[in-house]
Amino acid sequence: MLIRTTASSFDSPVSSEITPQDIYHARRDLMKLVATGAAGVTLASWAGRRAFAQTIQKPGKLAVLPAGKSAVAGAMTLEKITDYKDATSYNNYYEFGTDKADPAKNAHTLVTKPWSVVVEGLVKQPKTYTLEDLIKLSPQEERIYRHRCVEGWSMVIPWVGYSLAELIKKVEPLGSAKYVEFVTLADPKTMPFVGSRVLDWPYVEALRLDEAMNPLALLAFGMYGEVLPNQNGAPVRLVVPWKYGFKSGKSIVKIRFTDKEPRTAWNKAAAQEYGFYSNVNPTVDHPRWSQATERRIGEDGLFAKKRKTLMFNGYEAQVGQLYAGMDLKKLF
Ligand SMILES: Nc1nc2c(c(=O)[nH]1)N[C@H]1C(S)=C(S)[C@@H](COP(=O)(O)O)O[C@H]1N2
Ligand SMILES: [Mo]
Repeated sequence: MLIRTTASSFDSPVSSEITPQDIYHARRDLMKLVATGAAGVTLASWAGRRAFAQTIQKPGKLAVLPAGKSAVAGAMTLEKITDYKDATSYNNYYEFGTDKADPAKNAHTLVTKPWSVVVEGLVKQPKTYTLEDLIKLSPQEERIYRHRCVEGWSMVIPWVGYSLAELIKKVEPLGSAKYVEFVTLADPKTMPFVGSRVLDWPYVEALRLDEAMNPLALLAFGMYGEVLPNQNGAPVRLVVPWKYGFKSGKSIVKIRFTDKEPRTAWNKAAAQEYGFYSNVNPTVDHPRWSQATERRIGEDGLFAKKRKTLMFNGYEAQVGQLYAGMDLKKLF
C-alpha cells in the first residue's frame, strides 16, 4: 500500500478522495469562521482551508501512535473533526453500561496488557497475534472517518490503524471462507455489565469477506494520534465507516473466518431492528425512528439542526458496488 506522509502530497489529494459533501462541509466550516472573524490569512487558499479542516490536536493523554496520512480513496473526510472530549465521553460500550457517559466512567478497569488476537477458522495460516505483532503487521495510517450510530448521532474521528485487508491477506482465507466474525472481550471481572441481560455476551459482529476486504474497513489501534482510550475500544477495534457504529466491535480478541453468515449480538437481541448488513441508509428507517437525518455531536449545541444522512454514510463511491443487485430494504 502506498503511504504518503509529506505535507506536499497531502496538499494535492487525488480527486477521488474528496466527495462533494466534503467540499460542501469544509466550505461551510470556513464560512462560519469568516463570519466570526476567526479566519486569518492562512485560510485564504484552498490548501489552507483543508489544512484547517484536517489539523489534529494530539490530546496528550495516552501514548502517541505515529501514523502517515492515508492514501486510500475516501479515507480523509474534510469535515470538521469532533472534539476529543466529545469523542471520548459520549460512547456506546455496553460491557461498561448502557448510558452514553458510562464507558468513560467505568472502562478504566479494562486490562489491555497483555493482549492477543486469535485468527482462526477457514484460513491457511491461523495464528495468535500478540498486540505488538499485530500493530507492526502493516504501517499505521491516519484516517478521518464519519462515524454514524444507528441511534441518530454522528461524529468525525481521526483513527489510526491499517486496512483489515492487510491482515486478511497475511492469513490467506480458504476459497470456502465467505464471512469474517469478530469476537470481543467478555470478562465479567473487569467489565461490570457483562452478565447483564441486554445482550448475549460476548459482543459479536461480522462482515461478508468482500466487505472486510474493502480498504476502508479499518483495524484501528488509535485515535487523535494516540492509542485508543479504553472507552473507545482499546487496544484494537474495527471501524467500518459506511455501516452503523454497532458493526464496529471494540476490544477484539478473536477473528474467525466462516462459510455461514454469523449471528451477531444486536441481530440476536432484536432481529427486526438490526439486520446483518446495517449499511447507513437514509431510505430504510429503524422500526422505531427515522434514519434520514443525524445530529453531529458537538455541533451547534443540543438544538443542532439535523443533517441529512448520506447513503452509505457518504462512502457510496467506494462501497456501493459491494451491494449491486441487492434489495437493501430486505437486506437492511
Ligand atoms: N464490544 C463492543 N463494541 C461496540 C459496542 C459495544 O457495546 N460493545 N457498541 C457499538 C456501537 S452501538 C457504536 S455506535 C460504536 C461506538 O464507538 P465509539 O464509542 O468509539 O464512538 O461502538 C460499537 N462497538
Ligand atoms: Mo451505535
